[in-house]
Amino acid sequence: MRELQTYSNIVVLTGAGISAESGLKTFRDNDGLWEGHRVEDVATPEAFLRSPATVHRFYNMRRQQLIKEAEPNAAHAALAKFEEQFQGQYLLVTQNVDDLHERAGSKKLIHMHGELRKAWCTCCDETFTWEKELTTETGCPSCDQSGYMRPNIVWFGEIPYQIDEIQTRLLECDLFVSIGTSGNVYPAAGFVQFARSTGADTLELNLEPSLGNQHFLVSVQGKATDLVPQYFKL
Ligand code: BV8
Repeated sequence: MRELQTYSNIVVLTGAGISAESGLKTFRDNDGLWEGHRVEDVATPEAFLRSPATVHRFYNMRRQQLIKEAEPNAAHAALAKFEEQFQGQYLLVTQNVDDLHERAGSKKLIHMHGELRKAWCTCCDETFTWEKELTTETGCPSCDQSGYMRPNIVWFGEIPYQIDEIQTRLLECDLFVSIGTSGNVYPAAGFVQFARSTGADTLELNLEPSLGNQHFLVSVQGKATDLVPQYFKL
């Protein structure tokens, strides 16, 4: 690994681990994410079809927790500051649906799995910033139809947002850094191999070695609020 400022094109991927110290549970905490529900049982289109009220409750609860309790932490802040100072090309891709990166000041940001504070009308295809509850009766502010509103979240089995742009940037970068992700979920878990295929250096900062740990040139274990400010300073 070289000094960070010697790279010209950096892509960073974050996962639930970067928001853990802001009090948001990760997906694979041993006590599970929500009342023992497997995420795949509440975060799929089939689950929404089968039991929309349960899925709405799952996201309403998380949205309120994000709004009322969670604040960006030192890792979010360090990435935002680095983005501002770094002279090269930079992109932050997050798997997280929280808005802690934006609130810390990140701008060059893609939410590949959607956003908890956004709602989507599947009737008129409009999306809206959304802070309130969503229910099966919620009316669309644009087309007025009821019963078509869902969280603007990419569920298992759905195609992540801006995946073509992300893959292009991965092939162009000379450094790929993965922070706070277990490497369980694809296509994000395969990004390191995309980046390596064109010779990028690859760095993993995580509490424990991820499932894809062997693909990284350098892998450092530790807490995001310790490691990210340490690595992302110019
Ligand atoms: C796709 C929104 C095709 C939901 C999320 C069978 C049927 C259908 C699909 C599949 C299948 N088998 C496999 C698949 C693909 C599937 C998949 O990967 N499944 C897994 C379970 C095997 N993927 C998909 O379906 C994706 N779509 O494949 O479409 C396609 C693809 C490309 C091009 C064309 C077509 C869509 C997946 C999106 C699912 N939605 N989020 C919601 O949030 O409610 S995923 C969800 O998991 C979150 O976004 C989360 O971020 C993400 C990944 O988890 P992590 O972020 O890694 O979190 P985790 O808890 O696992 O790990 C946290 C890590 O942090 C740990 O390692 C821990 O040690 C560390 N940590 C903890 N504390 C700290 C820390 N590190 C540092 N500091 C700390 N303090």
